[in-house]
Amino acid sequence: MTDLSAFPVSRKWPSRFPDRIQLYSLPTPNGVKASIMLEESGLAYEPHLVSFDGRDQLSPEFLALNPNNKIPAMIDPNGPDGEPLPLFESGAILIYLADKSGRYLPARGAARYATIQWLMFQMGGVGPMFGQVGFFHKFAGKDYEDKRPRDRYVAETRRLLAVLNGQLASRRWIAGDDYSIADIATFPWVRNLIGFYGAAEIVGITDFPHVLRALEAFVARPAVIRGLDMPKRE
Ligand SMILES: N[C@@H](CCC(=O)N[C@@H](CS)C(=O)NCC(=O)O)C(=O)O
Repeated sequence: MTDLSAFPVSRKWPSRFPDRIQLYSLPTPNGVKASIMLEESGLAYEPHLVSFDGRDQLSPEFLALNPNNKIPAMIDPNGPDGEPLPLFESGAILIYLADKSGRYLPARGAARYATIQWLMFQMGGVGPMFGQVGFFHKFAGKDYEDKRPRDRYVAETRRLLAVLNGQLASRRWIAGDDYSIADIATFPWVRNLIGFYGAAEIVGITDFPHVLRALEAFVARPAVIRGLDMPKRE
C-alpha cells in the first residue's frame, strides 16, 4: 500500500484509498477542470474538499503541496518511475492526466500542440479575464463608482468569446472535432460567466452562438455533470 506520510496534506486530509490519485480541490471553475478530467478519463481518485470558508488553502499542510495557495492540486501515488508525483496548476494537471490516461490529448503530432495551444489560451486569457468580470460585476468591485475597470474586462471577455466563437464555427470542439482538455479547461469558465457571475447580458453572450452550442454539449456529458459536483461541498 502506498505511503503518503511524506506529504503534510495527508495529515490534514487522511486518505482512505492511498493507491488512488489524491485530489485536493473545490468545485470552482478551476477546480472542476481536474475533477471533470478525472471523471472523463476513468482514473481512480479520492477527492478531498479544500474549504475556502475554513481558509484551508492557506494551511501549512496545503501550502506544502501548493505554495501558491490555489486549488486544484493533486498527488499521484503512482507517478513517473513509480514515484509519487505532487502537482498543482490546473493546466499542468490536465496535461499530466491526459498523458497518464491516453485520453483527450493526442500523444504526438500537430494535434497535440494545437490542443496545448488552446489550453494555454484558456489559462492565460479566458480564466484570468472572466475572473475579473466576476470581481467587477458580481463581487466587491461591483460597488466601485468608476466603471472603467469593469468595462475593460467585459470588452476583453467579449474579444476572447469572439475568438472562441470563430474557432467553434467550423469545429465541433475547441481544438478540432475531438473533445479535448482544451474544452475541459474552457467550458467551466463560460458556464460560470453566464451562471454564477450572472454576466450573460453584460457580455452579450447571444452574440456567440457557436460557444453556446458547444457549452450545451459539454454540460450534457455525464462525466461533466459528475465532475462539476466534486469534491462534494459538505
Ligand atoms: N492558475 C491556477 C489558478 C487556480 C485558482 O485561481 N484557484 C482559485 C479558485 S478558482 C483559488 O484556489 N483561490 C483561493 C485563493 O486565492 O486563496 C490554476 O489554474 O490552477
